[in-house]
Amino acid sequence: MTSSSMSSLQEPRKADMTAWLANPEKAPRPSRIADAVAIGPDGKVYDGLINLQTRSIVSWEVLDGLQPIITIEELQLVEHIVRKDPKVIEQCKISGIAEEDMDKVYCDPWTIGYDERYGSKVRLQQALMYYRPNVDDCQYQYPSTSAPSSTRPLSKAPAVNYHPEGVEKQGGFRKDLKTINITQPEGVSFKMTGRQIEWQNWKFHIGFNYREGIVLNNITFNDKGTERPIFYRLSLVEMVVPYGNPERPHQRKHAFDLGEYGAGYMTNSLTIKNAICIHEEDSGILFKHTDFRDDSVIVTRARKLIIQQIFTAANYEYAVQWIFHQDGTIQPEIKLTGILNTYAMLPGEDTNGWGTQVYPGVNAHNHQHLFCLRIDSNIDGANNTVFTTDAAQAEAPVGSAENFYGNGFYAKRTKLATVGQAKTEYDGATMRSWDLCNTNKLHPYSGKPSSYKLVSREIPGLMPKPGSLVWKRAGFARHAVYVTKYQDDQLWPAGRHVPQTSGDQDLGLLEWAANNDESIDNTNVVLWHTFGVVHFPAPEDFPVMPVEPITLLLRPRNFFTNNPVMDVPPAIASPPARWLPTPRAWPRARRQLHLCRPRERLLPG
Ligand code: ABN
Ligand code: CU
Repeated sequence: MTSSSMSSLQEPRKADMTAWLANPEKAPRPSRIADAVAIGPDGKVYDGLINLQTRSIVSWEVLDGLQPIITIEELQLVEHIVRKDPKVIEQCKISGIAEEDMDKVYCDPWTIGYDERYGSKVRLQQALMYYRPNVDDCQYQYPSTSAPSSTRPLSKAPAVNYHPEGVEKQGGFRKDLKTINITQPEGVSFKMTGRQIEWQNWKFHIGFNYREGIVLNNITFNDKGTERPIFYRLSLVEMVVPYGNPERPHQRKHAFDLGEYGAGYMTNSLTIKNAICIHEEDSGILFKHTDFRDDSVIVTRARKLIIQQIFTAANYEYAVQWIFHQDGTIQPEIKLTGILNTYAMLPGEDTNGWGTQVYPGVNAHNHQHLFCLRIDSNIDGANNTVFTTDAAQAEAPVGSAENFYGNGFYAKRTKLATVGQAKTEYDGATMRSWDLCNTNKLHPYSGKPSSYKLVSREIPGLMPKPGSLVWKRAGFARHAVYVTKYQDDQLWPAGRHVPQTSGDQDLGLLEWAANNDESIDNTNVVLWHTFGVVHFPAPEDFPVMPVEPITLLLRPRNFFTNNPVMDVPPAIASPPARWLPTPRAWPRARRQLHLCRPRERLLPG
């Protein structure tokens, strides 16, 4: 056993933080408290808080039966231990690997889930075994059985690799791609002041920690001179990847990549230097309209700002993008790529529906990727209320006075007034969205509350059954949405220390959302949203997966007086003579403008 430790800053008490943000000159600066977890050489686990200003210990306790997040040092150690283990060497021999080839044996150390034989007092990892005949071969192509009960010989199929030499062997790189240059000759259009960024009316703080990776705070939008608060804090707070093969030992495969390994820790590079990349991209059309009568047209191009991190969870990669749009939309997007987790299979072996043969001898098991997004909303102030909006047919029947022709439909809004009512699911048929509203601020035209709506359409249910280990441990994934009343320190929905929890005790979100009767009407609400994919692997995912994106939108609704981006200079405005009476007064816009003549009419007549 080695000793290890991890530390980050404790999230400042929100009351102190908001007081300081409102009046940084007069209000005291919130204390900087280090939040530390340490494992001593004796295996004892300690949880502590240290005030960095006063250099004093605020609290320090020994934990019993809890296992903190796995560190990189521990991950690396496992492979060395496993390679030298006589039982592993023997097992490898049975699979056809000679003892002198043990340096070609690799293992991905995974958390164990929960094994009732050992409980949570002993710190455990499981080793998923692979072989690399050649150091440049993709190891996931040569999975080796990790349980003595189910030995299968190593695959003899030729290596299929995605590195340049491998691609050369398969015919080489395509030659029809021409260079595309994307340049910003005048520099970027965002401004960083310390960790605060300003871009196109947006202003927010970019933080980073070992567990969540990117954390965005104090997100505001300058609406014609008024800085309007939107979100206090946005981050991904957990994810779970349950695998769907019930045959031993695969039931153990369900990683909580944030709570058990840390999206910050696993970010490339692992030294967490330059872990975040910030850049702008052209985003196609922002808005456009052609008047069919005279072909006059305005096309305005959109720009987006992307705050990105990529983390590698052994075989898988996750690119997490926080995309900010000029129209007030925030788009969290996760791009899944990397390599499938694989297992050995015999020629002709029945996968029993739990997986797919993606290459000879390679069985990739069905699994899910479920992410939990935490939204601490602040729409025009801290007191917000959540509603669902569903497209609904008019209740009145066809032929009735109110709905004679039967075509009536409307946006059915349902207030989620209590924690119990807020435990909700997605409904694609009604295009359900969740609206974070400030009911104290009504729009002057629509009369509806100022709001941001969460649009999320990839929300599979948790596949492991109620009562199963994953269902118990990943309580946050039982519903698409939970809403709780803000409390300091309620951050980790699967619990503070996730590895080897049995799920027998409600931890994290299950604990915080236990009181179904608690009111969440017009208060500081936190919305927890689980979304993701069910992944049934296919040969196209092998040996490396083309990116699969999952996208969410947080869109302003009844928030702005009207379209907030009409002041973005158009790319095409035609005929300009009508619309740019004083072009010299608008030199920048003119430079970007294609001065077009109206097209010849295409329509007859
Ligand atoms: N996907 C599970 C995992 C993550 C990091 C390191 C090893 C395994
Ligand atoms: Cu997958």
